[in-house]
Amino acid sequence: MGDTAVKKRIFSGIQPSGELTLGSYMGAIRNWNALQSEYDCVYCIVDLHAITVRQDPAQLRRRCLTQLAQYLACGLDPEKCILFVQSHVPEHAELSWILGCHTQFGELSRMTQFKQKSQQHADNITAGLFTYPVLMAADILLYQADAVPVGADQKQHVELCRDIAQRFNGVYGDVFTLPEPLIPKVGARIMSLNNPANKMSKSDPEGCVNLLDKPEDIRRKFKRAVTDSETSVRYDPEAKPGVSNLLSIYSAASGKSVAEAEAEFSGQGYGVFKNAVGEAVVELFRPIREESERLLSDKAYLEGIYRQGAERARAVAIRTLRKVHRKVGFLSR
Ligand code: ATP
Ligand code: LTN
Repeated sequence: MGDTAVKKRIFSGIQPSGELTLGSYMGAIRNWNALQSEYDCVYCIVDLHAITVRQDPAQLRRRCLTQLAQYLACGLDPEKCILFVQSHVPEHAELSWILGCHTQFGELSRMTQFKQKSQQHADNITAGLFTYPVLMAADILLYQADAVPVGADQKQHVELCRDIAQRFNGVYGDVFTLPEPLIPKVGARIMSLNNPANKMSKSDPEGCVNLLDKPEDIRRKFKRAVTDSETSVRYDPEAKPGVSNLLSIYSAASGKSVAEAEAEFSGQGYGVFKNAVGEAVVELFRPIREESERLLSDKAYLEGIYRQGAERARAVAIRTLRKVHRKVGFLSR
């Protein structure tokens, strides 16, 4: 990474709580990829976050490895960025405790994701689910990140992180860099193919396309995508949420603008349009799926990447945590 002192730092993470999806690809990973040459990037598999809802242990372990293989297959390069697993760097949990003592109960109660998740998991609303955004703030602040590339749904969490950092700096002097959310122009909020009023989410398998889906499954999901009773392919998220979502996906997958895509399908009908979007996504994901499968057959290589990643991440994290300990008044170890 060479001249790390002058490069701005980027941090982001995704939970290994399911498959990587078209949503997480468009909202986050695509951007991560684009940033890695110019910035000092740290990308994480946030397994501590994943256990805020119940996980099957064997599946969680497998998903962490599969997710790393997919990060690499998407083009993240361990020579250019740090790739690691959150639980391998204990400073995340430690800083999270300290930040939790500087976060208001009321602030956490207002988080939209907490409200949604506690409805989805009404029988298991844990303290961890409630304090999830504090751990996310610790992730970001440990690395003094300048920017955090995420989908639109995570903006509120990054803003809370800024508030916590600002408050902390106000009490103890300059400790943390204030991070900005980096939200893509196209693809910041991919909607479910089944129900375009909802965000595409891992928990809705038919409305959701996964990075590792087989081509025939991707084609089927797009064929069945909900549209509307008109026939015109036109971008209008209010009146035509299904078609507009498909246009955004097509635009992001093909590199054409939404206007170019509208022109391409004008007068063609929804059947042709949906097939073309499906095909564009099949081709986008084909090399990623093939490369992920190849990488997953080499566990020793993947282990080498995440071990080295944790070591490099830890060197940065320890420095910040030491400073925090000093500032809050802990005796040095
Ligand atoms: P859930 O299934 O609980 O909704 P999720 O997919 O939102 O999970 P993550 O996998 O942790 O949760 O999200 C990873 C990243 O992908 C985040 O930056 C998030 O903003 C982004 N992301 C997730 N879904 C979408 C989507 N539908 N559109 C755009 N970005 C998304
Ligand atoms: N909450 C995020 C995942 C996440 C994250 C982070 C994103 C955890 N820690 C730090 C950016 C920076 C989500 O996508 N659900």
